[in-house]
Amino acid sequence: DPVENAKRLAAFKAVDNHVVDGVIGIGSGSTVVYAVERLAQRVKDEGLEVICVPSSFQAKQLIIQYGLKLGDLETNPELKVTIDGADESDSMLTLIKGGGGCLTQEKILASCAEEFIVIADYRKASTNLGEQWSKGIPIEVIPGAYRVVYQKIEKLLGGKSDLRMSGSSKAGPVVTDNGNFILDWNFEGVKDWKHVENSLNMIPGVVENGLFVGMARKAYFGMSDGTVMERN
Ligand code: DER
Repeated sequence: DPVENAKRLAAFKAVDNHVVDGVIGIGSGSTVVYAVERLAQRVKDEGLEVICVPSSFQAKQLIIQYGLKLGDLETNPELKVTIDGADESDSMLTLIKGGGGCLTQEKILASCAEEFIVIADYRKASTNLGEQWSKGIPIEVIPGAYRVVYQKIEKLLGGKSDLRMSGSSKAGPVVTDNGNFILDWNFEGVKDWKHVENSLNMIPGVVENGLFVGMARKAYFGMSDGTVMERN
């Protein structure tokens, strides 16, 4: 499967280039699974000494499943590097994240690391946001406020938002690891993303949004031809 292979290539290259002894932030999603696989391999082969801090229940399960040392931000507040996936990146490494609903803790880990490194397959590498990712920008909201937040966003920035529903597995909306709801905001056009990121978080009821502006140090995109494209 070219997409899975591309994910693995990016993940392995990032772990090989950036992981040293210390505290590592582990992102969420399917690409980061390959990064944890590679990390566990290097611990076993090279005696690497790492403590892994998860960004979600999924990441925590992954760390435990691969027998890696589990840490948390209370005991390990300073991370050497955080490695995480993304839903889309523009040419300036502005990211949309949150497709997996874990954006809040992911952004915290990205902000606590000396280096925030992104790993993704070729479907995520765009020039402008929205070219390949069509599900909008995820916004974590306090459950009771989702409607008023939706209306404020529409008034302030235009565009409609959808409350993310969980589909067949559970009736009702998706509930995040933090007990909140997610709005997916269908933005229109290219914007001043730093301004948008700040504006969204100023709206009462918004917990966090999935725009990561100016946070990524580097991104590794696995390509369908077996190479890895790097963006700084
Ligand atoms: O939700 C997120 O931000 C995750 O990092 C996710 O979007 C990346 O998912 P993937 O690695 O399964 O494509």
